[in-house]
Amino acid sequence: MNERINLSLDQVHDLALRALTANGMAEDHARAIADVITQGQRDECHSHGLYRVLVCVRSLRSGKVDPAARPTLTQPAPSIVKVDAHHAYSLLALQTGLPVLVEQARKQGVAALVIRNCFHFSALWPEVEAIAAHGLVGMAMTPSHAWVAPEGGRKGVFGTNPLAFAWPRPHGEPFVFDFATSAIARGDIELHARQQKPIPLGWGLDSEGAPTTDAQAALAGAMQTFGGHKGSALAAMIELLAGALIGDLTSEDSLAFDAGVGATPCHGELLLAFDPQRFLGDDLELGLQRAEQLFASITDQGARLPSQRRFAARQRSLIEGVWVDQHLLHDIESLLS
Ligand code: NDP
Ligand code: PYC
Repeated sequence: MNERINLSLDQVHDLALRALTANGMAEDHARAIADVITQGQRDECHSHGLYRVLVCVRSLRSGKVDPAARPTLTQPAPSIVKVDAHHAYSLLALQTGLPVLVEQARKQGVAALVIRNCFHFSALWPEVEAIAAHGLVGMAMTPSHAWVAPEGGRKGVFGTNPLAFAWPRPHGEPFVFDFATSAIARGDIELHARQQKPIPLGWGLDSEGAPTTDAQAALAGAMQTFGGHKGSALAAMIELLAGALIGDLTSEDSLAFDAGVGATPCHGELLLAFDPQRFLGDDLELGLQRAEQLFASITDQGARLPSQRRFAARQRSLIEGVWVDQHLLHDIESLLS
């Protein structure tokens, strides 16, 4: 029986922070990562919660990641904010660039934040939620490793390439979606493999290119896109916008750079912010009301908005804490010594 242990959010944060700093990560990087891991566990996004401590520590121990590099910011055009992570994790670079992205979106109406040379493991919803918290519309996308076969193919070309979007609402939580352009995040297949559980058809192909329900076989073979050719096209767009356009690695390049180590993927990220005030001017209220009407038309018929599951989990976790697989907890605790 796989037991689960109840932890407070402070305990989750403390465990993540200690595991990272015990393995040589600088305190500010470790805090930025522990913050996001705690948010993932809180919102019951298990593939991007405490599980990622294992992946981050493996990456640190591989020597690929710079555990302490300071991000540097440049602005090649007023609306383009560029932060170089210098081969550290991405989250401190995001913290460095976010205030300038917000400032420029307010000035120009639209602005882009380009993060370069970063190891990137995290869910994107915390990032677009952080943009929406400033009353701006946010988008974010990033490649990963070439694990995903294009529709009709059988070998990995694309990363799991998540795309996230947030729309700020006058009251309550923003409208947010965040999904991999593969059928499922790779982390979820890894969790199925850890728990020796089968995966549904449609998630992956084995090394011969045949559909499989074996998680290990799909990890060794190729993942599938979500929505067939449509996910394939979106994944390609992300390779182009958050790879080629920003002068950083594609998922194929990133996998080659990894050279079989199995570290967190290293590449870039693109975030966009749009200021509704600048787009709409005197029509701001009208635009926001139109959005609210759209959301009501969805929920009034019993359909749910994306992120509703997460927001409900968030409320629950703030009161009850979170439940963590004891094997995972044991594996993380073993990284402390
Ligand atoms: P899911 O398929 O679990 O969810 C995708 C989105 O769809 C979520 O916003 C989810 O909201 C929403 N959703 C799910 N079911 C419904 C429904 N019935 N009606 C309306 N909306 C729904 O996510 P993925 O497996 O695709 O991705 C998981 C995470 O992995 C993402 O956070 C992503 O950023 C991360 N990731 C990160 C990568 C990286 O390189 N850094 C690479 C790949 C993935 P809800 O959460 O409320 O269910
Ligand atoms: O779960 O696909 C994934 C993933 C890749 C990089 C970080 N998460």
